[in-house]
Amino acid sequence: MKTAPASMDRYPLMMGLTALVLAAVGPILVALAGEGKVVFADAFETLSPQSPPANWAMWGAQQDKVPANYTRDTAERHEGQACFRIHHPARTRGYVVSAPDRAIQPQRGMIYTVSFWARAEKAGQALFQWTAYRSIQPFVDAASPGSLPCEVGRAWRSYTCSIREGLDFFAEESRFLLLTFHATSEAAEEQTLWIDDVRVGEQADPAPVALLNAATIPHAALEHRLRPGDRLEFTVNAKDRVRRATMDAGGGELHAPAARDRVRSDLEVVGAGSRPR
Ligand SMILES: [Ca+2]
Repeated sequence: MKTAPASMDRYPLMMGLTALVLAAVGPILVALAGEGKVVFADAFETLSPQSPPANWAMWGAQQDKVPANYTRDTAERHEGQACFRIHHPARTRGYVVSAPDRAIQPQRGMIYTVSFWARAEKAGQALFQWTAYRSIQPFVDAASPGSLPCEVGRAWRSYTCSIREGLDFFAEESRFLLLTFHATSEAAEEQTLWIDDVRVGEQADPAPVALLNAATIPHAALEHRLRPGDRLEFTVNAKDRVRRATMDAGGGELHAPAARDRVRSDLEVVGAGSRPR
């Protein structure tokens, strides 16, 4: 559990996106307007005495939550009268998310598509990310559906990114989605990003995918029955078959870093001459 994402010295890699479209926003926006339900939209046209403007929240390291870095900007915009300026001082660990009270609450069997326009002070790579929480009161982390590195330059450009429930994430686990913007994917770099016309559409998946959510499989808790100590010894007898097992899946994991390498070495010797049947 945590109250806000912490360090971002190294951003997570893009995870599990099934649909990722750059700069081809036209057809998708048409689809959203005709079929999808808009579940989030902000063109930054509403006057805002506060920074960041309504619908957005500073995130990341507490000491880097500087309101002056997240302002509604009337000097720049893609459309209308204003856009959102996101300034990233060198080595800051601050960034911005859509406000938790505007979190998207995804439903099963849906596709969610975010679209936005962006430009930067100089060429670089910004980062859009879906930040997910199981709970927001209190904040409890959930797996992120994915992220989208954005090659940005001085000219406005459109970006879209879609995620499918059941494939990229599970609605019952990632219950609250926040739109997350980093002006740069290089924490040490100073950069300024402007975004405008942020929209998220929700559409029924025409071919729903439902991967098995391992967290929902009922099972008896594994009783390790281990006691504290400075070493772990065990023996694998491959000739003693307890019961039949599938040959299509298998695996194991040891959470004992200090002994892991030695144990793995022993297992390799055992496994070489005794493949299970
Ligand atoms: Ca605007």
